[in-house]
Amino acid sequence: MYPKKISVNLSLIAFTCLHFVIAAPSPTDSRAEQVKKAFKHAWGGYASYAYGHDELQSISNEISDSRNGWGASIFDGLDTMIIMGLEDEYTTALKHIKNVNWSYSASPSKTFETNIRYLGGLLSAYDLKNDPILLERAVELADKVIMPAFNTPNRIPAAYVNVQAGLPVEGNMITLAEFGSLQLELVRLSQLTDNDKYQLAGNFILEKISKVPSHLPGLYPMIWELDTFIPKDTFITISGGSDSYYEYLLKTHILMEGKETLQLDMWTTAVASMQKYLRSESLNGKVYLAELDDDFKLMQSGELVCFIPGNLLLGAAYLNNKKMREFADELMESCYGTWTDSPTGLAPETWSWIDKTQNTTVFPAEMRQAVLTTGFLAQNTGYDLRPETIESLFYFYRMTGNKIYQDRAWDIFQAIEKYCKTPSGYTRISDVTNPKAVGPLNFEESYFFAETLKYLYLIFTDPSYISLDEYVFNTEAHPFKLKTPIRVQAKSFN
Ligand code: DMJ
Repeated sequence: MYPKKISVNLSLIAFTCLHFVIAAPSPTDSRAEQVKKAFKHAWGGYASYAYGHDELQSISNEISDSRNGWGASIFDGLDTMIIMGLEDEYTTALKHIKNVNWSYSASPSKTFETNIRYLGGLLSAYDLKNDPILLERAVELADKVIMPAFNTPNRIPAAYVNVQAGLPVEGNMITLAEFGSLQLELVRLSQLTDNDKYQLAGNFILEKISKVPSHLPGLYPMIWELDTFIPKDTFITISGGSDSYYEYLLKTHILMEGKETLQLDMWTTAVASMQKYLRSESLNGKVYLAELDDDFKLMQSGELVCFIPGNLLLGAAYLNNKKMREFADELMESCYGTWTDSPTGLAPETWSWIDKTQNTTVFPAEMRQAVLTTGFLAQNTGYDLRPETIESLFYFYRMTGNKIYQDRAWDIFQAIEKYCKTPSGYTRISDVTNPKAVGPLNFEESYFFAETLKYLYLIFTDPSYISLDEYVFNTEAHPFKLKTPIRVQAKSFN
């Protein structure tokens, strides 16, 4: 626990917290250089056509402001620039960051997104570079935009904040991920400012969740009612809307130096239930995580779930748990299979399959045909430049030392280069099943800079660089420095 201190002298903290400034290595693997080149290509397009806006529409070269209009790509890309050693880009970005007005946004701030992208980006860049302005801006942002979300009768944060008024926006439905994945950023902010108010607010939510009964231990429905704080639905998923809640239980425990056991208990309980209730073996022998609605098992999953093999492996290494490692392995294989079994080498956004206990004859011909080939059927055929499988490959490479995971990441990178590249960046596409017409959709998400390119780069650099023994990554791939290192990375790499 950190002593309470309401007024903080930021320059003093910046000085006393000064640990070290990261220096980008000279990559020996030319694949890292290729990824860096991709970042520079995309950044060049964003800088030419959309600098200071949230995203670039990477075909029409128009701007987009879907995340408060504060320049989400800059905040998300900042630590990747530091990691890649892009000093000029970083210096220019810092000028923008100094001048953003947190008190104005054309539309309400989404608490979850502002937290993972803006606050997470600032804290991580501060951890890597120690520029005091980064922590100053993080504190202002948290106080003006994130903490006001907690001004609700039961101190459960609202999904949106009116930043002009500094007040939560009324609205009673909220997702598990929206209120359940603020902890990592708030804990790190408390550690860096020596002010425990952020961490207390975040961890209070977890205590509240732990008291809500769930008939499947550790698993909770996605939609909740804010004022009563009870689940409003019966739909259980590890995908979007719930995903980072589970991810953060383990990571917050690690960031807090293992001092709080509640998060770890909640995480191990949830993982045991994933194995028991959501694990599904397809007719082709692949293992996926299904979803549940009213206890009815739905054989559908998607790329968003593919962060879970990496998260499970992190927990397995941390706890030295063989069964968990095997679970992580089988999910890693099935996630990666959705890329290799796709004609473009890019995974679809979502897919379905037939469980080995199901009767195939009741399924449409298209689905039965899929059983004879890949074993899964793409539902949403888009690819949104997402990072999740790459993220898991990064964890697998760093924790097993097996270079096969580098090769897999390289194949994915090449498919992105082939099908998503535009003259000014990279774009989401609508059909990964049709190599002749992938349907470019004119949008480049800020997480492409934060996550996709960062994980790809780090897979090909020296494994001791941003080691998983020393950093924990937030859900937007922003690494936070651990006060106490852990031992999870492989001892040898071959
Ligand atoms: C990111 O914004 C975060 O990882 C979030 O938790 C869910 N996924 C997107 C990228 O796909």
